[in-house]
Amino acid sequence: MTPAFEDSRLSTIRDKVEEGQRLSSEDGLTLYRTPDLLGVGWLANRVRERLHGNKTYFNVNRHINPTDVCVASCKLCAFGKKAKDPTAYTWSHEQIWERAGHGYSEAVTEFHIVGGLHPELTLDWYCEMLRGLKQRYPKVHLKAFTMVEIGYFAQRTKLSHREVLERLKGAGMDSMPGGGAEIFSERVRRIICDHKISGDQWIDVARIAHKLGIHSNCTMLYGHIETEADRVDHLLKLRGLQDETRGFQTFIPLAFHPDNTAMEHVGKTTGFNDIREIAVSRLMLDNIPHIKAYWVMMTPQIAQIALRFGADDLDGTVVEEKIYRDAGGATSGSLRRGDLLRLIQEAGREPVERDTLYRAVERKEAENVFTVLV
Ligand code: V47
Repeated sequence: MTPAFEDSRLSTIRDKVEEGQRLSSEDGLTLYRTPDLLGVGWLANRVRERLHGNKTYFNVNRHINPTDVCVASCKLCAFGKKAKDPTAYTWSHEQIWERAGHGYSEAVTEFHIVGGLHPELTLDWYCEMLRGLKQRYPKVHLKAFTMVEIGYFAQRTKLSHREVLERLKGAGMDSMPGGGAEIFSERVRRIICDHKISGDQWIDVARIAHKLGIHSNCTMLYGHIETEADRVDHLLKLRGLQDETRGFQTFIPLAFHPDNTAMEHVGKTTGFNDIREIAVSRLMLDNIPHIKAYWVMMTPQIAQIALRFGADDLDGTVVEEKIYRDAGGATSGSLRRGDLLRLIQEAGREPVERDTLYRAVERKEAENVFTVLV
């Protein structure tokens, strides 16, 4: 049954959604500007249920951030440090390999590996790190390096993006996370992350990765100095690349956390806008299969509500999160598998444990082993 929308413009968008028609940038602006959050959420939920029914995905993963030393000084970031900063850290290979095994007794299926742009660690060092992880944890999927890190490795080694990606893939990189995209508007990028590759370069690296058969995720950082038009433009650029490559698996909207950054004055996003962001992205990104409500960023409470506003994935157990913690994230860095199950079930959804490529994982709890169902 269709609700009576408070905002009549949503009725026109509803007709498009029902007919499976693509939404325009103008529709995107309407979705961002209408106060009718329930209307937008209803539409997004319709698409979400058409794609995934009641299923809600989660995984058992562990984040690994090998170093926080970073040559970039992005205003948006509270994580990166200069090498001479006494609080900066860089783990050795042995520390990384050993730490990867820490955490819950639950067997992880994914390591999510990202770090700062370190001026001295070589591409060979990263390849060795991946080989060592694969050797020790052969069943664990390595989701590693943002497009920004690939850009930096290419700059330092003078290799092409393709060559860097091929080497990392050869060493064990299975897929890539979606970070570092921030917002593609060059005007905004110059202010919040002027040391990073441009938005066009981010898209180019993703295109090459996808063409090499490396799947990735994609993100958008919102809630700082960008406009609604910048957000729509960002979503349409991702949608455009996805039409070409089909390489994106999941979109993750990331709310800006201002604490300890050079943009503290900006303030935090609100629950209303966090929920809206999930819903708008579900509606605009008609060709990206999954929308993730990343509980670390949204809080488990809001992420749970997002499961009825367009999201079909909660991310994972995470275990040790640093990027949001450094930026004042209030959420603890880890959830147990049982916590994720409860959040999903209480929202009336059916939990499905997945691996990184969204294949269902069957688990024998007592034996602490898992099988990926293909
Ligand atoms: O790349 C950095 C962003 C990203 C801040 O692909 C900040 O499955 C908010 O990309 N406030 C890291 N955001 C997180 C990320 C991610 C998380 C979960 C899953 C996946 C995935 C990817 O966070 C960074 C940057 O875009 N970020 N600083 C900040 N102060």
